Amino acid sequence: MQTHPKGSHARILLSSVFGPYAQDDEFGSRSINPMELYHNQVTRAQGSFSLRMFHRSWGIMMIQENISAPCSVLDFPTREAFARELTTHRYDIVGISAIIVNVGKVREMCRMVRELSPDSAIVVGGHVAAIPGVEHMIDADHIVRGEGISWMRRYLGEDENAPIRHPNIVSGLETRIMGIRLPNRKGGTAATIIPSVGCPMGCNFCTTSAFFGGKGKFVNFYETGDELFDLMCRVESELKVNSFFVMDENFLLHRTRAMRLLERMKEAGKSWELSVFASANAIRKYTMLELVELGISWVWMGLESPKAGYSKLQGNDVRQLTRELREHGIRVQGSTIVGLEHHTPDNIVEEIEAAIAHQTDFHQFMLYTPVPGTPLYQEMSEQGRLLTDVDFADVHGQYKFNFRHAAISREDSKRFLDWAFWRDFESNGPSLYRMCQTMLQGWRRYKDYPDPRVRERFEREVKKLSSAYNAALWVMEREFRKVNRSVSERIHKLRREVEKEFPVVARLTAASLGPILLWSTRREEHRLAKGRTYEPPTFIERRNWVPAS
Ligand code: B12
Ligand code: SF4
Repeated sequence: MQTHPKGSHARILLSSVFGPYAQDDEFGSRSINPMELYHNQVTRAQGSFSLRMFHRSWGIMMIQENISAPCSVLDFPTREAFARELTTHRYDIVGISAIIVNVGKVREMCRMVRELSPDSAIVVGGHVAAIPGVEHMIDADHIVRGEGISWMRRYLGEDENAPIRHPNIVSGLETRIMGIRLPNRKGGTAATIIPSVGCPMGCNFCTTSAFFGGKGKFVNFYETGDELFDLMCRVESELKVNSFFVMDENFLLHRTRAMRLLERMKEAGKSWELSVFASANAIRKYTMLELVELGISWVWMGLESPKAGYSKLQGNDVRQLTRELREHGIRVQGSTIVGLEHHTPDNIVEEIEAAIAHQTDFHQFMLYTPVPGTPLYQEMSEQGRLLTDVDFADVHGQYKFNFRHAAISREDSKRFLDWAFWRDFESNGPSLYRMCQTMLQGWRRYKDYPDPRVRERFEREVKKLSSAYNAALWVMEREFRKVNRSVSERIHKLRREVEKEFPVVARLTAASLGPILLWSTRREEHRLAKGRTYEPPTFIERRNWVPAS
């Protein structure tokens, strides 16, 4: 690759794809595919109890922080905002970040750059680059597969091996639940930390693993527990947080790094909370006390199907593990794949029921999906099983199959997926209620724990449970009578237990805040029924900025 003639003096625009997102349009937006993590793929059947929030585009934030060229990040623009940015500033390089579903928007953005800023070089990166033949679908000068920081540094003639500087990232924005938008208080939301990209396990369907090198490979930004600790201290003091969303496919797999982090946390008396992704096998490398002392408060874990090549015993183990984690105050987000090769219309209901019986706090369901760039895609393509007329905008695992399944039709794939979400909600109740259950269990177990860091963490959590969350329980108990009476009774029981622990404050808040929350919940339900959707705000952030001469 040739470096850009202006090197580090080149003026760069890095943009995510344009919105609005939660609507059907010709560029590939889909109402089923809003720019929201939970409402898109986890709590989408939970109505007004769905957890709604946005997450920034961290890939381009990371690139911007790690180059010395003048650089703007434009996140969640409208088409008009993107056009305005191109015409009001003179950019030498326009970088567009996208995933596969958004290839139609990338095509349109490249067209706009050629028209409005014809001297700019166009660089496209992110998972969209994995589409075979993408260079014929979009008009770009460079298509970057894999890690983008080192690529951009090389392109600008900078040192690609310089240490990684981590931007300050607030993990979630504009959080909303039960019709109430939570205030954006400094330190009120976790900070995102990205220790690595990719995963060495190389599961055949896994797009993040494949994109960063596949089996045996991944890119580590922070190798040691010491480096991570120093980074977290800096972010703690700058963002005033004590809670971190650790965006690493493998955080607990690297035991040496995690245990060193724990040592440093203990020495410095850090009472941090960590939300992590981890497989059951990785979690089993730790005792519950190690996890709790490390501040693990939320894990996102794949749940094995009892018949997908795993022994029944192991399936039962994971159920036991989920129960244990929750008993220790660790919220569990399960992830289940619907439409595996062995699924049939006769066994799939039983399989989904088995997943739901794990009773996780949150549950993500995804269709088994061959995604371009993965070994599974290659395999399906060789077998001639890929459906060639499916728009890439619909290849994301939340709609219908993009391949011919041996036993389940495309239409039925959607029916089973939608049913899984509904069934989990109906039989386990709103995720907010389940989280309250986990919090109470954690508090009861650890409120007198000898390590003050641990006590402090559970005290912080339980403050919410004894106040606003108890009012929410009061509302959920009422509203759920219409859905499932026995779950409503379980919520009632939990509320009584919370009120036993905190007799004054819990009752007072339920009585005062409860009716307001009930009103806002019903208003939200009404709005959703009328088709209300939510969109993230547009961000523009400039670094090393000098106005164009
Ligand atoms: C945060 C996140 C989101 C956020 C929003 C992010 C955003 N603002 O766009 C939310 C929750 C809203 C979201 C939504 C969806 N997401 Co998402 N998301 C993620 C997640 C968890 C983290 C992304 C991240 O920041 N990673 C860390 C950064 C550093 O890595 P990165 O983004 O890949 O960037 C690196 C390189 O790709 C490259 N790069 C990126 N951009 C650019 C640009 C240039 C110019 C260059 C040179 C390089 C470059 O350099 C970066 C540094 O190395 C990933 C999973 C993952 N582990 O990455 C999934 C992931 C990206 N999402 C995915 C999917 C499928 C979706 C959804 C379709 C959900 C669904 N239905 O399944 C929706 C789509 C929403 C929409 N309308 O567009 C898939 C993408 C699959 C694919 N191959 O395209 C992923 C990989 C998850 C998965 N394993 O399936 N997502
Ligand atoms: S363990 Fe998870 S992140 Fe790693 S390759 Fe498998 S599915 Fe991907």
